Amino acid sequence: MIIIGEKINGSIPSVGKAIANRDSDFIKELARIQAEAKSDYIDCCASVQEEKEVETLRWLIDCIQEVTDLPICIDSPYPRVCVEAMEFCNKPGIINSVSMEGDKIDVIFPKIADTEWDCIALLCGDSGIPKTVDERMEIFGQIMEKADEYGIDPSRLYIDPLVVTLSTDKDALLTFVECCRRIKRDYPDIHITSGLSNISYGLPKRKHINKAFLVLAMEAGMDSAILDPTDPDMLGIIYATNALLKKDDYCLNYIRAYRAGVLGK
Ligand code: THG
Repeated sequence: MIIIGEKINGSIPSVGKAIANRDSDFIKELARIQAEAKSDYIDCCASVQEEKEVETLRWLIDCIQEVTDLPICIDSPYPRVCVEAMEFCNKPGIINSVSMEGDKIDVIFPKIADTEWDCIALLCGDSGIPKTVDERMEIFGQIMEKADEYGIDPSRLYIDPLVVTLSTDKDALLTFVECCRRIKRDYPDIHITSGLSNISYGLPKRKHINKAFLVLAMEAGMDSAILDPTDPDMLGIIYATNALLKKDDYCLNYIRAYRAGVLGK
């Protein structure tokens, strides 16, 4: 499981405040605890006005790189901002994200083609998140055509099939997992990722829904997630699910994680 630590995101009120006050100690601490909790990448989302975003990302990325060597996942809705922010990173990471909306993919794919950068691709286009599996898979086909055109190997792509809210759409999980199965059937080397929290919007005790979603999505082939790695239950569930899915011989990784103390008490 490839873990993208979600905590440096300006839409979280405490983080937004730290960004506004340029409180570098606060941001560095979030980077440090996520690195310690076994993240593979640190997501970095400024969540400020577009005009301020490049400068804010530069500051955030500098803070992160002062305390960890982990690669950055640049999280911005603006493709040109993503491209500029690549320059601030000491090593290749992940662009979060492209989709078939506007000219996003034609801005980002040529810039990463001859690099070691990976990229998250959302299965949506100009008319928002498609409702059906077939419509999302049509967008997936268009993304893979673009990847082929620009010479980007499927193993460099993280497909985000997109999670909608369960309380308003009872098919939210089923649509997601069916996309996962079809994508993995045709492209076994491609990665599948997602955020965990959209599924539980509007429901009490959201963590339960998020974790059940995580397990079912992993069974369908999701091999990455944007989540809070400092939650010991989250890591416990991931290690346990890997063992159950035959991805952990003799449960050695599960046992090691327990001994390392990352699964909590
Ligand atoms: N797909 C892609 N990128 C994404 C998302 C996605 N980026 C943003 C978002 N969704 C994922 N990131 C977050 C970051 C923080 C929270 C939710 C999603 C969040 N955090 C709370 C906190 O830290 O205080 C609570 C965490 C908790 O208790 O679980 O809400 O879907 N490609």
